[in-house]
Amino acid sequence: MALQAASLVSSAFVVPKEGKSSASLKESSLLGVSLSDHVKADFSSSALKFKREFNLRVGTVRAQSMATATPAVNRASSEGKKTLRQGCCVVTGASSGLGLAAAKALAETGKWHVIMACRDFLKAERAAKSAGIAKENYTIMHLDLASLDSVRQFVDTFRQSGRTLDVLVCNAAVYLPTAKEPTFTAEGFELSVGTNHLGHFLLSRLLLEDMKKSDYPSKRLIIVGSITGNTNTLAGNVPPKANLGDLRGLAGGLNGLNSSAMIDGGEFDGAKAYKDSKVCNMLTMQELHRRFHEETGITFASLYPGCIATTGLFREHIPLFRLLFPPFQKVHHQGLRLRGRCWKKTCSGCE
Ligand code: NDP
Ligand code: PMR
Repeated sequence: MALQAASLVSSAFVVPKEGKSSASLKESSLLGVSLSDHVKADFSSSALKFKREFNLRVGTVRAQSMATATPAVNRASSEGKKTLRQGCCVVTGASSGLGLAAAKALAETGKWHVIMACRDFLKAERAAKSAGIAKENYTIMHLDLASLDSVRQFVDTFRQSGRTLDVLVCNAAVYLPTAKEPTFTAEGFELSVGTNHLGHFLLSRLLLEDMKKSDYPSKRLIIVGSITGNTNTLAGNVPPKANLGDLRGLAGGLNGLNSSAMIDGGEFDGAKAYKDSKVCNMLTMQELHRRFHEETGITFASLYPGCIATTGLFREHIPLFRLLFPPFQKVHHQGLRLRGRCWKKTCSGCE
């Protein structure tokens, strides 16, 4: 269903023709980068705002990205010797939570230059500094996923930087479980689906052209999904359940005026809108993989990071939830582990 959604939405977007190639710039800025030039980021834990669990969660992202994305070996023609170039990875929503931890983990390897694609430049700069990310290993670029114009501008800015894109991590999201009325993106789409799905959909579609040019042996386009969108799991059966219905709300523009603000055309429900957006995220990756993997060599995948109850994602939830959810998740996972019922592959909350 979300696959149809993806094609419905894609027809509404104009994907501009490939920007002018800046290959020479790219190569000159990437060749000759020596790993020994990299200054390891400061691991000082006191500077970190997030807890130990974060780093463990991020291990998932790091493991996935690093396992396959070995830096390409280029031949520096002038010197006639092999050099390793840093990979370039865009992470959306890298100003907090999982995105910040992923940016830090990737940057610390010295093998990646991370483009932190964030809506609040100053917050991102402060976050990068307090996480101790070495400044030569990241660049902050403005991206507000709740505005398709901003997405297009981000892509232009990225192209002007002359970098080659090897990995894109679509991580940013909003969750508005207590909203009584829908709010909207700049173009008038319901905010959760507009930000989490439509913004990332356009970003992925545009940056696909850039990733095609990358010579990395393994290129990845990753989106952060969630178990709460999967109705074949216990977590996915906690009401309200994700359901895209026949997509009538999406087809009508998700604007809450002449159509519903919900994809399935139903009454607005902020928690359901988030879960619907995650279903779209996951199915979009499946469909992109089906359509473009063979042609481009890019691996498209979604991942579930486990439950990280202490991130900013729950900032709009009721105070009681924010108070009880972190200890509940911890005790719950530990209990399962003690009873030997921890599903290790999907549960990362009990380390
Ligand atoms: P956070 O709220 O800490 O991080 C979300 C990030 O998204 C923030 O950096 C935020 O920016 C950014 N963001 C929000 N709206 C926009 C926008 N319009 N444009 C650009 N960036 C935006 O939450 P998490 O780290 O927990 O969430 C990261 C991902 O993990 C999300 O996709 C979430 O759905 C997923 N996830 C999280 C789980 C959890 O248990 N925490 C479980 C399952 C999935 P700003 O800092 O400016 O607010
Ligand atoms: Mg859940 C036993 C499995 C399980 C898991 C893995 C999660 C993950 N949750 C589980 C069970 C339950 N939750 C149960 C039994 C309940 C009580 C009915 C419950 C409740 C609950 C609420 C109210 N859970 C929640 C909420 C949220 O507001 C969170 C949410 O749905 O955000 C979209 C949430 C979550 N539970 C999870 C995870 C990972 C979340 C955050 C999901 C996300 O960020 O995508």
